[in-house]
Parts: sequence; structure tokens; C-alpha cells
Amino acid sequence: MKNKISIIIPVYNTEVYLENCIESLINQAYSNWEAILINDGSTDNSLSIISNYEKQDSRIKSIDLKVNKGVAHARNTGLDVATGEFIYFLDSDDSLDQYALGLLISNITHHEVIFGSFNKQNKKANLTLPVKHRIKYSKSKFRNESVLNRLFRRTLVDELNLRFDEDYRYYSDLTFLLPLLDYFKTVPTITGYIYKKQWRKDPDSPESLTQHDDVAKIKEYVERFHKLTEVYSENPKAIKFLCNQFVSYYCQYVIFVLQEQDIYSEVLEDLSSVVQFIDTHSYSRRISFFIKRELKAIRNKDEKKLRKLLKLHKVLRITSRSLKGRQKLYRTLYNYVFTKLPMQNKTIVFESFLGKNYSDSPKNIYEELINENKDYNYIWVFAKPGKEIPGNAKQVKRLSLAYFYYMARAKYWVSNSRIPKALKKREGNIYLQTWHGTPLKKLVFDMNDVHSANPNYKADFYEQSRRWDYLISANSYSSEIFQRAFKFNNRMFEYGYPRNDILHSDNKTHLMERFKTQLNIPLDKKVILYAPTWRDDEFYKPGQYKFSLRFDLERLQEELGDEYVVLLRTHYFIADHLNTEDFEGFAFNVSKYDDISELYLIADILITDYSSVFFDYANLKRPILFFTYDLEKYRDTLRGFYIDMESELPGPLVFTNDEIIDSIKNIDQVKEQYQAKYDLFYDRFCGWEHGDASKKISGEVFS
Ligand code: C2G
Repeated sequence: MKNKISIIIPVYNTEVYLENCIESLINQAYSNWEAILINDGSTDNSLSIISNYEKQDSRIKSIDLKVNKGVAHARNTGLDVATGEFIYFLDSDDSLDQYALGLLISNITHHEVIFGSFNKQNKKANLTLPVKHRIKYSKSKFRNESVLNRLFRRTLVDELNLRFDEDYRYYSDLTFLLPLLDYFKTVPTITGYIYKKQWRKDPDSPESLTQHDDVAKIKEYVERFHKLTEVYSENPKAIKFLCNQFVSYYCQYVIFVLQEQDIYSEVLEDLSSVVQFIDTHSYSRRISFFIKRELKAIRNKDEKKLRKLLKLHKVLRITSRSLKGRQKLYRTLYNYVFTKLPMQNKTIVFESFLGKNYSDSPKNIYEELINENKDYNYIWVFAKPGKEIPGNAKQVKRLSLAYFYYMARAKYWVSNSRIPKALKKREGNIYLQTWHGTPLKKLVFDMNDVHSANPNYKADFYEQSRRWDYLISANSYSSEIFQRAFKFNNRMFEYGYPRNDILHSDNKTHLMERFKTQLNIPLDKKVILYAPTWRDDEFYKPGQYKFSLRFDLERLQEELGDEYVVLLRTHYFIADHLNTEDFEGFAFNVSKYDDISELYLIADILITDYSSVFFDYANLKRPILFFTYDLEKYRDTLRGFYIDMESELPGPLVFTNDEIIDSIKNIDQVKEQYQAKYDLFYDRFCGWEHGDASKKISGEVFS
């Protein structure tokens, strides 16, 4: 077929993003393409990811360079084997929305090249392209010096012998583009987000650059600047373009490097040589008063003045940014003020389910510490502070100024879920991630395609979990999954869940009476606890999920009301409110009750679905029913499971209210029928639980 696009993708240690990149090609509306992935000596899983996809789709081709030779060589290698009439470059940590290639190829018409546009930094890429995409004929030739997201005719590439200068490790793109400068009057540009740049590289990603790299980068840029101004000395347009590009490079990169790293002595001479050149040549990029003075200080090699100017420039930038909103102000204060204050080595911040309640393993660890009278300052983070909790913890509102203050000062963070990725980890900080359940549902890097409301889910998660120093696992099954699915390689605590200590308490009977009384549940009634999970694809907006109750409470009350009461407990992501007014005394909505572990204790039977709650409840060796009315959808499309729901669960799958009623009426037979499976299940998932996880972890982390 004609009009084939050859997509050239150098790959170097981008396993975290690579699947997202390749999937975005497979999902292209325009199918006539070949993808040439050049593995540039990756030391992570990148090559095996490429090979897996190569087996699935004949349009995907791989070249393994064995050793790392840099992007220029990788792209040139791709060009040598490309067979398409068009050439397109894509970075392996980026991705395309599904109309990207179609839009470019259907609008290049008679042109030799067409430009796409990029998603803006930190903005969700616009997944539904504007129906009427506009073709804008750009006035200047190139606004940035990248080959990404441009569709080139192969004939043009060959005619001008466009290649990448392999002498350059960081800045070879311009050597491919500059010959085009004289070639075009205007270039068509597609608006609308079609190229999704992975703007934030996680701090650990192998290609993230260290200080040494920044010096090398600047030196290479300067060397290339002088070489190209030499080569194009007779071409005023090229000279003007190169001068403009240097000023952009200084404003978008060099300033930040110099403000964060003390490398003035290593790069000032080089930068000065460029400024001396551009001062004798014209360039059109508008520059501010500040930049003018900074460039002058660079030209004069006046390091002292330059330091002063950049320091002032930074304060102004931070101040102006923080005036754009309270959260930005708090984040700025966190990064530039609070984290500069001395760390409080005896302060621990606790948070459970994003501040939703006082519960889970953070609660048990906290109570262990106060019971042991360890002298720490305790901070609890709540969405709504003012809760009745034991001890003398200070309560702060999540994302308030106090929250950012204490998160910056505290040596310890104890969370069972996620802490905003904007809170960069401070030197000396110890982050204990307790997590919040033995996984049934596929997690993060074990998930094929993500249905989450957040399109950057995996990359964001990876960035956040790099901060974890410790992670708690309740069983060896979880340990193996967490290591792989979270890419977690720090210390795993394998003592069981602190939140399950109560399930092994010696005075369960007393506790059960206390909790039933608190909930006004008649002591002579048995309790059914219904605790379903959330559905990834049923959301109002990120974090606000829908839930429709499939119980027929009327029938359940008729059939079971003499002996049982029902506790309804939705997942903390669920925004919908379950109305139980018509079932006073039979159905109790306990969705807002803080600690589900206490509900386990009073429940004689648990009904759940795909929620991890049953791994914990099984510690009590009481019957469990799985109300899996949407099993096909949930297992096969939404998430996928780690265990086989049909064969490994310690209780029956039930799909209708009739089956629920029947199972409960015959619960002893059900127990007997599943006893063998239950015993196996208990050994495999509850074997580490002895009611002392909190104590062990307190001893290990909080000396
Ligand atoms: N939970 C709850 N009430 C529910 C469901 C869950 O209080 N009705 C709490 C339980 O402590 C449970 C935890 O939230 O263990 C996680 O809930 P899941 O339904 O398993 O869903 P999810 O939040 O996706 O966590 O490794 C565990 C996974 O990450 C699942």
C-alpha cells in the first residue's frame, strides 16, 4: 500500500513508558505504518517488551544495537531500513493519540513536510481531537529544534541526504533539520494535541541526567553552535535561527541548571563564547530585561553578577508562580521554604486512604507506638480533621498549608495509599508505605491497558513509588506481585498487615459487643457485611466512582430479617450514597465507618466481589460469598485478576439475590463444601498473620 509511514523509535531504558508508546501506535486510526524500534543497548526490560510486540504485530520491527551508541546513530540506523514513503520520529517514552498519523498524512497534501503539535506540559492530553482540526501555515520555519512529531516525505530525506550527526549525544536533531531552512517558505502545522510528550521523567529513569550530564550537555550545545555557525556562515537565515535557538535554550534550560547546580566555573567560558557571537549577529527572539542583563554578565564572564541576577530571577519566578493559586503557593513553600527548615526527626505523619478516615495499617501502627509510649510527635492527615482518635496527635487538613509544612518537616511518612507526587522526597525522609490490601486485581505494571480516569496512571504511579523506603506485605503472594507490579526494590516488611492484628486479638468477643453497640446493632442478630469494590470505568470524575446496589433489600429482609442484619459498606472511592431509610433495623449503611477491620469482627458472613477485603476477613475463618454479577466484564476487560475466581476462592460465586438467600440459609453446608479450599486459602494468604505485625514494624522503623 502507498503512503506508508515509517515510524523511527530509538529505545534506551524506557520500560516504564514503552508499552504505552507502542500501544498508542497499535491503536492508531491510520493503519498503514511500520514501527522501527532500535534498542540502543538498554539494560532494563525494554528489549523483551519490543520483542513481545514484534511477535504480535508484523508492522513492528526491532533492531538490537547491543551497545548504547546514542540517539543519532539509532535514528540513522532506522532511516537505513525504513521502507515507507514517509518518515516520522517518536520518542519511546512518549505516545500519540489515535488520530495523530491519520491527521498528518491526510493533510500533508503536496507539501514535503507537515508539523504536528504537542500536548502542553502537565495538561491531560486532549484525547478527543477537535472535530475541525485547523491547518495553520507557520510563519517561522521551525519553532523548536526537534524532529519529533513531523512527517517528512522520504524523497525529501534522500534528496537532501538528511541524517543525524553521530558526534552529538544530546543535540543531533538540528543537524537533520538545518538543511531544510532554505527549503521551505511556510510549513503546514496541525493544531490539537496529537503528540503526548512525557514531560516529567521520573527521577530514577535511567535517561534522567545527572549534574555531570548537564555540563556535558551545555558543552556539546556550545560546540555544535560554533560548528554549525561555521558551516552555515554564508547563510544569514541559518545564523539567525541558531542565535534564536540559543536564546531559547538559555531561557528554557541553562537558567534552571545554573539556579539548581553550581557549575558556573565549568560552563561560563563556553557560554560566553556564544553570547559574544550572537551579540554581533541579529536574532529576533524577544528577551526580557532580566535575560538581557544575564547574557551581558555571561559575555563578560562576570560570575558574581550572574549568580546574583539568577538568584533574583528565581525568587521572582517562584513568587509569580505561587500567586497563581493556593495549592501552587503551598507547593512552592514546600519546595523552597519548608523543606529548607531542619527536619524534625521525631515527627511522624500518618495518612489513610487519602485522608478519608482513621483506619487501616497506619492507624494500627500509630496505636502501637502510643501504647508503647514512644516519644514521637504525631500528625494525622484527614480530609475533615476533628476526629475522635486516641493519643495526642495533631490533626491537619489534607493539602492545607499545615499539611505541606508538616510533610516537609517530618522525618517519617506513613501512608496506605498515595502522597501527591509534587511532594519531592527530602534527604533523610523515611516513607513507610503500608499499602491497603492483598491484590486480587492486576496492579500498575501488570495491567495491560489502563481504564483509569488518569491517562498517565502508570508513569505517575512509578514516580510516586520511587519514594517508598519500606512496603508492607501480608503474604508471599503479595511480595512477589508488589516487587514486579510496583517495580519495588527497597525493603519489604513480611509480617502480615498491622490492620489485621485486631482479627487475632484475645478479646474479640468483648470488641464485637462494643462495636455492635456503637452501631446500634441488636446483639442477638447475626451480621452480614456487604463490602464491594469500585469499578474502574464507572466514574463521574477521577476519584469519584459510581455504584449501583444490586441487592434486593426487600427480599433479603423478608427471607433473612428474623436472623440477620445487613451492613452495606461501599469502597471509599464511591461517591454515590446508599439509601437504607426503608430498611430501618435491618440494613445499615456503614460506608462512612472508619475502620472496616472492626466491621469484619462483628460480621458472621462477608459478601464481597473483587475487593481485597476477603483476604483479610479470611483471618477469621468465617464464610465468604462472592457476589460477582459483572464477572466477565470486570475480569476480562477492566482489570484482570491474579487468581482464578472460579477455582481458588474460599467461597462460592453467587450471581443473583436468590443465590445469596439460598447460600445464607444453607451457610453451614456452604462452609463444609468449601472447608478444604478455605484451609488452603488461609495458609496461603493469612499464614503470616499472628496479631503482632504492628509491634514488629514499630520496632524495625521507629527505634
Ligand atoms: N475497603 C473498604 N470497604 C470496601 C472495599 C474496600 O474499606 N467496600 C478497603 C479495604 O481495606 C480494602 C481496601 O479498601 O482492603 C482496598 O479495597 P479494594 O476493594 O481491594 O480496591 P482497591 O482500592 O483497588 O485496592 O492491593 C489491593 C488493591 O490495590 C485493591
